[in-house]
Amino acid sequence: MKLFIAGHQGLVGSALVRRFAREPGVALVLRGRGELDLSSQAAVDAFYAAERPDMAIIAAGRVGGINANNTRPAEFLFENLAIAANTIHGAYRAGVKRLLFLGSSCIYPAHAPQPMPEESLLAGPLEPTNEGYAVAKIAGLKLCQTYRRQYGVLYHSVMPTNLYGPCDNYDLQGSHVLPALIRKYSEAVEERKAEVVAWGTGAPRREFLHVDDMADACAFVLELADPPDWVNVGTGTDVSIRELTALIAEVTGFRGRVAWDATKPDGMARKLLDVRRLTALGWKARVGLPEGLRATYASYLAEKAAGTLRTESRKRQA
Ligand code: GFB
Repeated sequence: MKLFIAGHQGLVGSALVRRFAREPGVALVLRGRGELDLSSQAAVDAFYAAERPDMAIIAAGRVGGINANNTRPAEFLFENLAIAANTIHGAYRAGVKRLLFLGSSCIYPAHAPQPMPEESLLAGPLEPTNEGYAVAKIAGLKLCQTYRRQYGVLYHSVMPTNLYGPCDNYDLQGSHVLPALIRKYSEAVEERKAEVVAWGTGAPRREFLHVDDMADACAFVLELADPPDWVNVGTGTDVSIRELTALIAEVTGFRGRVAWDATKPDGMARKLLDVRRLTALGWKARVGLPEGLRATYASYLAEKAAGTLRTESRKRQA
């Protein structure tokens, strides 16, 4: 079985490679950023025609934290829309039988009920700080749903909550909160600083899922004969950003104080997924946050020592 993993160099894609590399009978089809431009329809069509994979997982996209999303909405909308359209339509034209598209918990409305059920999709306006990214991910989800309905192909989606783990982006302007704080706290310890600056008020709540759990959830839904069109993937529990700073201070050994930069946005007040659908199907997350943070801090230090730490935003995290 030939499995194409789009975006295999990113946080999720590299976890998918680790997960599927141990699956017997699976041959991975991978293309780096320099080899295949997923925003080019002609390039993607030529790739599919040459490789003819049986299955595809679309984990590619331009990704980033609240600041990157908020300041570059056009790039987030256009690039993710192009990648979704090209990889899904191209797969259909090349006869790919099954495809899994990765969305995001930010597809749900800003004022969705918490925890957010799958049914809250399109029930209200989106959170303004990541509207571009969310619209592109909703389009990808809808492409899968409509292609499945009209053409009979088994294309479906998963909606992960905020992810973290090895191979994350540690660029302080573009990254998500968890890797940003690991780097800030770790550097503060090294430089013997008394203070770390975090963004916003610390009041927003976020749910964090280890990326190895995410890869396992993808493998699980790909085994389902009749999967839901989209299903939430999370842990079912959240913490405030203030609580997260305390956990990261503990893991990194930082004993100073945290200052809150109120000029930076908070984003959604809460973003907790309702995971009952996936739980009922038989999957649940295994890695708890304290354990996941310890492992991620260890990979941060190892990546830093090896010189592979991503500290600058790439044009696209594909
Ligand atoms: O992870 P994050 O950038 O994105 O920020 P979202 C989460 C919260 O952490 C916000 C606060 O309230 C930030 O203000 N925060 C505190 C920080 N200190 C920091 C810091 O040093 N860096 C960062 N980045 N945040 C993203 C979306 O939203 O989540 C994407 O923009 C995507 O579209 C992703 O859905 C999963 O959780 O707010």
